[in-house]
Amino acid sequence: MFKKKFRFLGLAMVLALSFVLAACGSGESDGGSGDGEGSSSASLGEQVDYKITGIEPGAGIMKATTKALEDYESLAEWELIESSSAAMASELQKAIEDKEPIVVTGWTPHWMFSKFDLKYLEDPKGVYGEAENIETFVRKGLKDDQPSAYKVLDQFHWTSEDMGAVMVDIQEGMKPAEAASKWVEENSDKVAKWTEGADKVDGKEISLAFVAWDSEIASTNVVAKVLEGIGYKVELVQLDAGPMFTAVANGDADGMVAGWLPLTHKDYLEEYGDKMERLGPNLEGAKTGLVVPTYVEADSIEDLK
Ligand code: PBE
Repeated sequence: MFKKKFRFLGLAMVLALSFVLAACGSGESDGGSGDGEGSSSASLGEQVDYKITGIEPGAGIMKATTKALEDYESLAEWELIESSSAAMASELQKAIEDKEPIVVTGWTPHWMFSKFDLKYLEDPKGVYGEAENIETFVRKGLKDDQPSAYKVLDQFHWTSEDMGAVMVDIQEGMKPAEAASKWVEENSDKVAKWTEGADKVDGKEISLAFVAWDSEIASTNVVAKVLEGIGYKVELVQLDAGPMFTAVANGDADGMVAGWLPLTHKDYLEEYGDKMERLGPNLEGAKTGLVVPTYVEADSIEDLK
């Protein structure tokens, strides 16, 4: 009995409250046009709700951005939103279509720089480091058990433009495996250098770990195609960043071509480096940082307010 009465009272209160809210709402919308004018002079921070659109939590760029939030006074009120690489890219695209400001965690090589007019915000404190390289790692023992695959992985080396071409094809709708085949066909001279001295095998199995970052989808699929070309049966294992390093360190995966160094994956290298074999850079001149469309009026992280 008692309960029922309380419920009724609760309902009455909710109804009363919603009338009050409705009244407030209409009051506010009267002044709405004034607000709209005001928003054009709102600070960048206000316009984006003090949010940086991030990617997957395990990414090095997320760690660097967390550090940027601590180190830059300009970012004192800002927060980093965890997301995924795909969701970040689609939010960026949406913002650009609407000519709205947005601040994202970005990196190069990435197709977004060929599709949109973007700029890195200067990083005077060097939180995102200097130029990065992308490095290849394999499990211990691969050299002895799978010398051909080891040789290809060791000799795999390309440029930002090469990777960019594959990324753009994927972004424009090609399946990653298709885009990789196309690149391999069109670049037989480069591929020949990677396979030089690697004997053909007959259906041996090999697994490559990767994270669903657009850059690594491109590189891993290309290396897989090349390994298939010399007779391997390749399994691609999609993981988060930490598990990707663990898998190679444990020997659950045979290798990966996705180690960003010296900074981005420094922590992972410290933790797993001596349990893997490091084969060196497969791409030089990569970069990470905070990225905005060129129409955003900020040139440096210090301009974010
Ligand atoms: N990335 C792309 C990764 C490495 C590759 C920059 C998003 C990261 O931040 O860990």
